[in-house]
Amino acid sequence: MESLQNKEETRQAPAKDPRRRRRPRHPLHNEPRVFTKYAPRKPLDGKPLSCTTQTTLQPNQLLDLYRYLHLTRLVEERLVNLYRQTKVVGGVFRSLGQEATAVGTAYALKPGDFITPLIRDLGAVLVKGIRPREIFAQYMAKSGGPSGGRDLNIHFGDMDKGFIGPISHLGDMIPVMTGVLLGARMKRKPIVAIAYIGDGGMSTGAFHEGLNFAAVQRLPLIVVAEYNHYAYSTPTALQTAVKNLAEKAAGYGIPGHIVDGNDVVACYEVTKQASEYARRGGGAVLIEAKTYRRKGHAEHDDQRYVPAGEIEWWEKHNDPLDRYERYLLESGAAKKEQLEQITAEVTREIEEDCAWAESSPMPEPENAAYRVFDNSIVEPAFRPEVLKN
Ligand SMILES: Cc1ncc(C[n+]2csc(CCOP(=O)(O)OP(=O)(O)O)c2C)c(N)n1
Ligand SMILES: [Mg+2]
Repeated sequence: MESLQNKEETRQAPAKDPRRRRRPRHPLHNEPRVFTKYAPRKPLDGKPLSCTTQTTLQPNQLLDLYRYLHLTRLVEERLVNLYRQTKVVGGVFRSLGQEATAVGTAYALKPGDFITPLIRDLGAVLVKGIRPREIFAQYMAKSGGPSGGRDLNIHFGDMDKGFIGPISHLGDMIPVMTGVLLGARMKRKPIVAIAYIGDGGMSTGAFHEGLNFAAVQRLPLIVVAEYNHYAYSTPTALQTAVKNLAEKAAGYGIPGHIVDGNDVVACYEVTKQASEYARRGGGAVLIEAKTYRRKGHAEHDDQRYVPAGEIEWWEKHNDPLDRYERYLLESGAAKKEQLEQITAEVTREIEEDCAWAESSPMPEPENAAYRVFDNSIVEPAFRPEVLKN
């Protein structure tokens, strides 16, 4: 008894682990864990929807965003055109109606930051500096494309531009990006990264393991979860039991945000705050973007599972480009002529880049054996006698 008492008295407070820094306060506030400052709002007095008016964006940045939104939509329209001419190898996946999510979130990053996009995030890839000609050549599997015809559509990356190419397996890019951020921390590189994921992809084990690790390690990972109402033909209500994907943040002990994914300004602002929080050591953040997939899973999908009138409603009342154009004109941030000029420039760029990609040669067959793996480690799987037969 006596010895026990002595032990009690001499027990000291455990030494503080220097790795356990205090988490900075969240910029909005600490509780509750799901923040809704930028969540979708119902239009007042039936007024058509516009965008968040309080913004830190500068006039030239506001026009930049308009350019990227238009570029995304028109590049995709051209891809559909090429697809119908059977010039595309593989599928075409559209982000029609949800372009603001990819553009607004990626635009909030710094040039050295990283993204890993999915099929609805062409806008983020363009913001990261990939040119339309690279996209066209990639989709047509041309030798001049980023993967030289070795892989298709979104399956390419550009490390110099901070863009990690995705693989098809949903959820798997979350642990990959977590690893990239852990590596960056070990090299003392203060980068932040966005990993995009769909409502369907969030139901995978890889998503859970990756985000859990990022949260525990307080890695500056921003997960942008796109609530676009469908995963293939499965409505989100049959995919997950939570009402809002952001609620899942509580399971990882990280902040969750709901943002209007069709309001490009809101997407920018919420990501900017999240990136500042992550960069200051707060750790991972989950942003749920409420949006709507107006096209099928890919071009082949006729969307027969979608209730009548649903797509038309979103097109008429909640198109991200219409909303942003209205915002720019009503706030006086841009004049109609300026917007027309941007559209003309984007159209010209697409014409030139598409012509370039169409006239590029197809790859030589034997090139498929090289640069699939790092050939300084793995011999190219090249057997000339196979080609002869
Ligand atoms: C692990 C895994 N399961 C299934 C698939 C097949 N698949 C590809 S896309 C997709 C639907 C994705 O839906 P969601 O994550 O909501 O993204 P969205 O297409 O709506 O952007 C499925 C099931 C896959 N690629 N990986
Ligand atoms: Mg989805």
